[in-house]
Amino acid sequence: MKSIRAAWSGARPRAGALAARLGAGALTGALAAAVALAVGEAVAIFTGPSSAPVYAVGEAAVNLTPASLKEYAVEHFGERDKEMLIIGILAMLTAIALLAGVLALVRYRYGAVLIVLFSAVGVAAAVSEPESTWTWALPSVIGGVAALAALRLLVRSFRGPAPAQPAAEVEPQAEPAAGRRTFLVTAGAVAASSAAVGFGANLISSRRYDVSAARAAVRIPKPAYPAPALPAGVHPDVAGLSPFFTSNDDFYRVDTDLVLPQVSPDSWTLRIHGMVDRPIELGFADLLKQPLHEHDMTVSCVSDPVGGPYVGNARWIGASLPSLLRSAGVRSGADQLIAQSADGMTIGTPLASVLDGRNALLAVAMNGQALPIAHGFPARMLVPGFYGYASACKWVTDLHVTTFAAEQAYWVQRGYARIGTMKTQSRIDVPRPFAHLNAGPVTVAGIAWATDRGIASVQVQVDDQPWQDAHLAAADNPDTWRQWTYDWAATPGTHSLQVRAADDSGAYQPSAQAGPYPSGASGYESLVVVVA
Ligand SMILES: Nc1nc2c(c(=O)[nH]1)N[C@H]1C(S)=C(S)[C@@H](COP(=O)(O)O)O[C@H]1N2
Ligand SMILES: [Mo]
Repeated sequence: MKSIRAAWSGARPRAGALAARLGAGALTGALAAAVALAVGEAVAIFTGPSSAPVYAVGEAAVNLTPASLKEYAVEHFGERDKEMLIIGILAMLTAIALLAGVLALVRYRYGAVLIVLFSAVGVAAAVSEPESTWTWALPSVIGGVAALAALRLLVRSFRGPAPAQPAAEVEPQAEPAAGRRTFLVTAGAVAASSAAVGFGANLISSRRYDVSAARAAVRIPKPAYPAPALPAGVHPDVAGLSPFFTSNDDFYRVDTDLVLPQVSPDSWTLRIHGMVDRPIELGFADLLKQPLHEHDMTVSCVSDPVGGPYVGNARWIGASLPSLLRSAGVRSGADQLIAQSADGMTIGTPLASVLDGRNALLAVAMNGQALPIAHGFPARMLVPGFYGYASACKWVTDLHVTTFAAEQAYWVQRGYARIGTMKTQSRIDVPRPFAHLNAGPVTVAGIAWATDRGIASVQVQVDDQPWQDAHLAAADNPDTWRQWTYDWAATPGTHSLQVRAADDSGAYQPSAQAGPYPSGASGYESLVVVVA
C-alpha cells in the first residue's frame, strides 16, 4: 500500500512535466504553422492571392476531388462547400503542425522535416494550378523557411540557455519558472506578429487585387438590339414564387474558385484561335464596341438536384458570340468551342449549337450592371440550351475552336457528359414541403425551364389523381424559365403534389429519378402538404 502511494506521488511531477512539454510542443507547432501562413500571405501580396498556401492547397484539393465527392459537398453544404473545404484543410494543417511542434521539442530535426514536407505540399499545389507561374511557389517556400526559423526560436527558448558542458540532449525534468516565462513571452511575440502580418497582408492583398473600382467605372453602352418589351404577366402575383428576374445578389454561384478571380478590364483580352482563318485578339473596349444584344436567359447548374436552388434568370447584355467567331473564320471540321477563363477553367460547347442562330453571348452586363465579379466580370459566355459547366464560362479570356476528339473540358475530364444539354425541369416554389394549409382554394406555383427549346406545358398531379394542366404565365422568350400556377381545391388530409413540364417538342421531362452526375438530375419534384 505504502509503496503504491509512493510510486503514485512520485509519478505526479513527471506527468506534469510531460503535459507541459506536450502543451509547449503543440503551441510551438501551431505557431510555426501560423508563421508559415502569415509569411505566405505576405509573399502572395506580390505573387497573387491564389498562390497563398491555404488557397493553393484548397484549389488543388478542389481540382483533385472526384466529381462524386463534389456532388456530395454541393448537396450537403450547398454554396458553403468552400468554407467546409477551407475548414477541413485548416484542421488537417493544425493536426500536422501540432505533431511537428511536439516532435521538434524531442529533436528539432524531426519537427523540421514535417515543416519541409508541409511547405512542399503547398508548393506542389500552387504550381499545379493551371494559371500558375513559377513565382507561385514562393509563398510556400518562403513561408516554410520562416516557419523553420520560428520553430528553432521556440524550441531554443523552451530549452533555455545551452548547458555549460557540451552534452547532447538535455532533458530537464521540470522547466524552471524563469525558462517557462521566456518561452511564453517568445510564443506571445510570435503569435502577435504572425497575426499582424497575416491579417495585414490579407487586407493589402485583397485591396491590391480588388477590381471593384474598375468595375464601378465601366459604362455599358446602350444595346444595339434591346430586348423586346417584357410581356405583362410573366410573373403571377403569388407570395413565395421566385421573382421573374433573379437579383444579382440572389443569383446562385457555382465555380471552383476559393478566391474570386480579379480580372482588370484594362488588361483583359480575349483570344479567338484554333481552327480559324484569322485568329483575333480583342480588348474590353473593343468588345464594348461590338453591336450589343440585350437578352433574357436562365442559367442552371448540372449539380442542381430536382427541386434545387442552382437556377436563376437574368437580363444580360453582350456581344454576339457567333458574329465574333464568324469574323475569325471558323474552319470546317471543328465541332467544339472550348472557352478558357482567367483561372484556368475550361468549358466545352458544341460549335454547331453556338452557330445555329440561338442567342449565344459574350456577356458584359447582368440585370443592368456590369457583370458582378462573382459572375464573371469583365466577360462571360452564355449559350442557351446547355448547363453552366458546358456553356457559361465566367472570366473568359480564350476561345479555342477545336474538336471533341482533340480536347476535353474540365468537367468532362472528371466524368461529366461531353455535351451538357440542359434537361427540361420544373420546380414547385409554393407551397413549401410539409406546409400546413387550410382546406379550400390553394394556389400551387413554380417555375419550369428548358432553355433554347422553351416550355410548352406544365402539369400538376395531386396524390394519384390524373395529371392536370397548370396555367402557364406569359412567356418572355424560350431561353428563360416560365412561371406557372395551378388552382387546387384542397381537401382535408395529407396530400402529395408533383409537377412535370414539357418542352417545345411536347415531350414531358423523364420521370425516372437520376442524380446530377453525370448529365444532370431528372425526375419529378414532389412534396407533401397537410391540409386541415
Ligand atoms: N471560370 C469558371 N466559369 C464557370 C465555372 C467555373 O468554375 N469557373 N462554373 C460553371 C458552372 S458549373 C456553372 S453552373 C455556371 C454558374 O454561373 P453563376 O455562378 O454565374 O451562376 O458557371 C460556369 N462557369
Ligand atoms: Mo454547374
